[in-house]
Amino acid sequence: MQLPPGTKLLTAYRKHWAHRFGISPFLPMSRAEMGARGWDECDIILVTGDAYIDHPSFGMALIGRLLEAQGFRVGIISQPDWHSAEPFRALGRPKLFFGVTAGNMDSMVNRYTADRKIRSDDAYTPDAEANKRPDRAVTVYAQRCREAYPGTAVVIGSIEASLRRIAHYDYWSDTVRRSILPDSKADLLLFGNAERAIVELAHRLAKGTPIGEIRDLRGSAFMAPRGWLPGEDWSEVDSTEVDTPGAVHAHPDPYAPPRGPLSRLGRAGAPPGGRGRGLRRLKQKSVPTVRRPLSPCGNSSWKRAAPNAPTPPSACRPTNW
Ligand code: B12
Repeated sequence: MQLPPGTKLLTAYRKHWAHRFGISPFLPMSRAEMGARGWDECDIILVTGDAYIDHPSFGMALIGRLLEAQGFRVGIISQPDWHSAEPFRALGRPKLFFGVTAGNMDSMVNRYTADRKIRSDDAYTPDAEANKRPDRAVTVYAQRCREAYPGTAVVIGSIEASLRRIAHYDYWSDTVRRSILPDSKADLLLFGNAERAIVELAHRLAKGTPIGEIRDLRGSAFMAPRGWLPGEDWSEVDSTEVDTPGAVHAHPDPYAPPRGPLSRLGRAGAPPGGRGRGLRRLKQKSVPTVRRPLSPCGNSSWKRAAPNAPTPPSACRPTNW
């Protein structure tokens, strides 16, 4: 596979000095396990809503082992009791940052059925025990990390953070919720498959770059003051100009026979521009013209002008934080 120009190979980084401690049989989950490895601190602590299973289908294990391979000392806090900040102090203050994940699934998917009934078991907890994680785990964990060690960088990721990085419909509250960034108060959100972003981030932080200055990481989102732009070749566009609500077209019924007694149904379900009076009218009325890329959040959108430009940041208004 050919990588886009300018992409740094994960093997191209100079290893962090702590690589001399070697590979852990398991990533430490207690001070005693850290001590046994000869560590006095962790560089990075991953907080997860799942049990720690040292297998690559578990995001926190994959990310943890990847960072370890880069030479960092990585500890894991798994399914902490979120009712106080104390369990988040179990491994001490991380030298570089807390990495927070809800786990393999969004915590609301994990905790509730599609009927919004509470699940009686949890596939990612020993003995399938329920109630080992909070609702909206990324937000809760990130806030507790901040409370445990004020001033320490907090980075959020995983499917929960990724899908909630911009204003989004939340099925469980039946509302449109704002980005998870202001609620979690995280310094940075790394969305999607975060391998490249988190490795680059860890090395930059290890070199002493403050996290607030890291604004060009591909696949990252962060809160920015109004009017802030990543560079001169970027422009801000009001999202209300990007698209306009148009007619809602009925989906074509793939099972409707083209002729016969059900043919009227078939016409009603045909795509716009198809046969039938009603649809011709719809087509005339609907003008959903997309002129610009979609908005990263509710109130503005970003036009990518340069190749390899960073992914659009969360440009939501800096609310009260
Ligand atoms: C394999 C899989 C399954 C397998 C699980 C096998 C297993 N034992 O793990 C099976 C078939 C059992 C399954 C079942 C279900 N699944 Co499933 N599954 C997947 C799938 C295809 C891959 C998951 C995976 O292994 N990923 C690999 C890991 C390493 O990736 P990751 O966790 O995303 O981690 C990456 C990033 O999130 C990030 N990251 C992770 N941690 C961290 C931490 C930090 C700090 C940072 C910065 C970044 C970061 O970097 C990681 C590496 O790239 C995903 C879709 C997908 N492509 O992701 C759906 C998916 C996770 N499943 C989903 C669902 C809904 C379910 C079910 C609830 C379906 C159902 N109705 O029953 C069940 C749940 C079962 C249960 N009892 O809980 C949804 C979850 C939706 C959501 N919003 O949470 C997904 C996303 C599919 C979808 N698009 O709908 N699933």
